[in-house]
Amino acid sequence: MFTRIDHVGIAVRDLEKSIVWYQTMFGLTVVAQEINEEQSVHEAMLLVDDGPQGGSHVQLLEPTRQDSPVGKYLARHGEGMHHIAYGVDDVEAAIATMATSGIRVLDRKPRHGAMNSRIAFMHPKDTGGVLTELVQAVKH
Ligand code: MC0
Repeated sequence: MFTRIDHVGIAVRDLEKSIVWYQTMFGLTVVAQEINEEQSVHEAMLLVDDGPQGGSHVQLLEPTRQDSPVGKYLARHGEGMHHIAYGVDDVEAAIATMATSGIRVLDRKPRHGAMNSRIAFMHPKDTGGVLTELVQAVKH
């Protein structure tokens, strides 16, 4: 069902500073940047590699509100890895499969994600302590 790792989400306090760090130290390039009001994040996607199934990225996430998932995560853990996101071909089918397996899918209908993807999160308590996201990317 999973076609690749679409991205790894990293919680940061200062998006612009973190972008410069990733560009300078790791040579990554920003391919998209947006504010996602629904998720309360200002985020940037940095391409690691492009493959036949789509790209893999590092996603830097700065919260726009302290009482949001990333804001709360930063307050509790500080900066660091926030979630892992797997690429899928059909996010509705993946949601149904995960839900049938007894995993709490937090988004029973896909939401808007980075680069016009369609996304759904699963509860970290049902996925080995790792917040896990399903991503159906726009085909290119
Ligand atoms: C919270 N917990 C985590 C976690 N966030 N565990 C692992 N990784 C994380 N990122 C754990 C806490 O430590 C706590 O465990 C328990 O879950 C409850 O957390 P809480 O902070 O009290 O908050 P809740 O219950 O209100 O919310 C947790 C929940 C929420 C996972 C349901 O953060 C959520 O709905 N996340 C999905 C949406 C999201 O993260 N959006 C931001 C990225 P203990 O043991 O202490 O009880 S948006 C994004 O990335 C988009 C733009 C994209 O990819 O395109």
